[in-house]
Parts: sequence; structure tokens; C-alpha cells
Amino acid sequence: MPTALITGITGQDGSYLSELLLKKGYRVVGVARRSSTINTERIKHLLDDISVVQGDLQDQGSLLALLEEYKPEEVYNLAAQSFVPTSWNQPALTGDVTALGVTRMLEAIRFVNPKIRFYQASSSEMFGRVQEVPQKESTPFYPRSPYGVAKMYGHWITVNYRESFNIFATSGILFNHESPRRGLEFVTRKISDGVARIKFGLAKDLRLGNLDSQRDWGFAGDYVEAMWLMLQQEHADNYVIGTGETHSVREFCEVAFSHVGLDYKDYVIQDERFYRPAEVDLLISDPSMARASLKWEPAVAFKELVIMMVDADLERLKKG
Ligand code: NAP
Ligand code: F7E
Repeated sequence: MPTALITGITGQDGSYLSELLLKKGYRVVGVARRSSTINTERIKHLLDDISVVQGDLQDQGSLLALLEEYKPEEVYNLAAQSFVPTSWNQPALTGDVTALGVTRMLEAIRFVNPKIRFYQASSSEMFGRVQEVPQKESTPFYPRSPYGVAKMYGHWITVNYRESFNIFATSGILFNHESPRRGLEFVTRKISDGVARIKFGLAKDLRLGNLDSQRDWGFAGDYVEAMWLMLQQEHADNYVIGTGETHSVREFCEVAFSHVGLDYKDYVIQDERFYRPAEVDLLISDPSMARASLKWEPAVAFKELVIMMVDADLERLKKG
């Protein structure tokens, strides 16, 4: 039975990737940092089947010890300070976790077992002020936030450990992917939760920032399959993963509100508090390389995704 070690196990992608790897017969070891309250909500249905162990990307020793103890064949580095607005408030912490944390994990691999296959969770935020439309593996980066800058470092250090030490180090450049398990602060979940609250009379309006920014949104459950496929290839590489479609925040609102028979214009208020010091206006992927070499295709389309998220929040609030 192969062993996979996943950092960021308590996050959105950690939960979907664990489900996938368990189905494929892996022993799953998930790394979580210590917290004073339980934050295993997204993986509570998996706790009997996976091992959750303590470790932190800010602590080199903890990563070395985990690789020594659990001897994984594959490491998926999903942990990060992943919320773009927070990266302006805590830029140094974002750099330490999201950028240098990657080096710490790669160093642990280099010292403990350089044969480990490594996946780095890179991001379309690296394209930032886009230099080409659509964006593919060769598109130059122009990050627009401390988060994007940190991810760019993580990407290039991954490429460098591949080229310098012959480590199987792969960088998945994933465009936005969402689900009912998405954090409530990200715009898609903020909208699906807001719609459900308004529908049940628990809120009167929904305050958002820039409605015109456009994203290539897919379903997280589809994207973790791409991560696994990347580590099953003969050689490590960089892969863009996305749907190849883009939609505005406004369109997301339209579909989400109309699903419950409401017009978003009656409820959405634009609020300057949610604007960013620098915006990424337009992201759209060209996932041809993943399609050709990984044989990967996303299964869930935009409208289905919006409806899935709104329905899940309606259900959650109904139960609650
Ligand atoms: P997420 O829900 O925000 O999860 C982030 C995870 O990282 C959480 O488990 C968090 O633990 C953990 N973490 C934070 N700081 C840590 C530290 N110092 N040491 C160890 N763990 C730490 O993110 P996600 O949406 O699942 O995304 C997974 C990865 O893909 C992230 O690296 C993200 O930047 C990247 N990415 C995401 C997208 C997307 O659209 N979702 C697209 C491209 C790339 P706590 O629960 O303790 O906070
Ligand atoms: O913003 C606009 C906002 O915070 C999307 C992370 O997973 O994907 C994510 O980063 C867009 C932006 O995601 C609100 O200005 C409008 O243009 O949902 P988001 P993100 O910044 O694209 C990438 C690929 C990652 O790697 C990241 O880790 O929506 N927007 N109004 C808003 N955004 C938020 N959060 N809240 C608003 O009220």
C-alpha cells in the first residue's frame, strides 16, 4: 500500500484529495498544525481512515521527522496561507509559509529520501496582470499580491529542485476551484452562503467588492484528480489546470440568486472594504497540455458548480 503525505489536510483540497487517495488504496497521512480548537470539520468523515499528524511548514524539524517516520512515496504540499487579501495584511507570514515552506519541504525530501514524488500547489494568481490570454505553462508571470509573489517563489523552487537535484518535483498551476467545502471568505462561497441566508430571511443583503473581475472556476473534486495524475507520469513537469472558460463575479451572482428565484441586483451591495490594493482582472486557462498528457478533463461545468454550492448551503442552513 503506497503512502501519501498531504500538508493542508484540513483545507478544501486536502479533504477531496484524501477521499480520492483512499479510494485508490493509499495510506493517507495528513499534516495539520496545532490549533486550540478542533478544525477537522472538512475531514471529520475520514478520521477513522486517515492519520492526522502534527507538523508546520514553518518548522523544518517537524517536516524532517514526518518524512522519517511515515516514509511516504508521494508528498502533496497543499498547505499555504491561501487567502489573497490576508497576504497584504500579513505579507511576511505569507512569504514564510507559502514560499519558504516549499523549500523546507523540498529540503526534507532531499535529506530523507530524494525519490519521493512531490506535488506543489501552485496558482493562477502567479499570472496576475496577465501577459497573455489564455494562460498556459509558458505564459510569463506577473503576480499582483504578496500571495502571488510567494506562490511564484514556490513554483520556481520546485522547478529548481527538479533540475538541480533530480527530484520528481511537479508544479500544478491550478486555476480557482471551488466546492461546498470552500472557505466562507472566498467570493464563490460567500455568495452561495449569502444567497442561502437571504432566502431563509437570515440576512438582508450581501456586500461584495469588484463584481467585474473574471475567474476560471472549476470544481475542487475534479482538480485533485489532476494532482494525482501529475505524480503518476514518467517525468515531473509544470501543468496548467482549469476549465478554459471564464465568468465574472457578477455572473456567479446572477446564477446563484436566480437559482432561488431572486434577482441579485436587489440584494448585492458593492462595498469598498472588499476591493483590493491591486486586482487580478481576468484569468482564463489553456489546459491543453493537461488534456493531452494527463488525459484530464473537468467534469463539473460552471452553472452546475454554482447550483451545487447554493444547494449545499441551503441544506446546511436548513439543518442548522
Ligand atoms: P485552504 O482551504 O485555505 O487550506 C489551506 C491549508 O493550509 C489548511 O489546511 C491550513 O491549515 C494549512 N496551513 C496554513 N498554514 C500552515 C502552516 N504554517 N503549516 C501547515 N499547514 C498550514 O486552501 P485550498 O483551497 O485547499 O488550497 C490548497 C492549496 O492550493 C493552497 O496551497 C492554495 O494556495 C493552493 N491553490 C488553491 C486554489 C483554489 O482555488 N482553491 C487554486 C490554486 C492554488 P488550518 O486549517 O490550520 O488553517
Ligand atoms: O476572489 C473578487 C476578488 O478571494 C476572486 C484562492 O484560492 O484562487 C483564490 O484566490 C475574485 C477577486 O479568490 C469579493 O476581488 C469581489 O477578483 O474568491 P477570491 P482569488 O483571490 O482568485 C487562487 C487561484 C488561489 O490560488 C487562492 O489561494 O472575486 N471579489 N468581491 C471578492 N473576493 C472576495 N474574497 N470577497 C468579496 O467580497
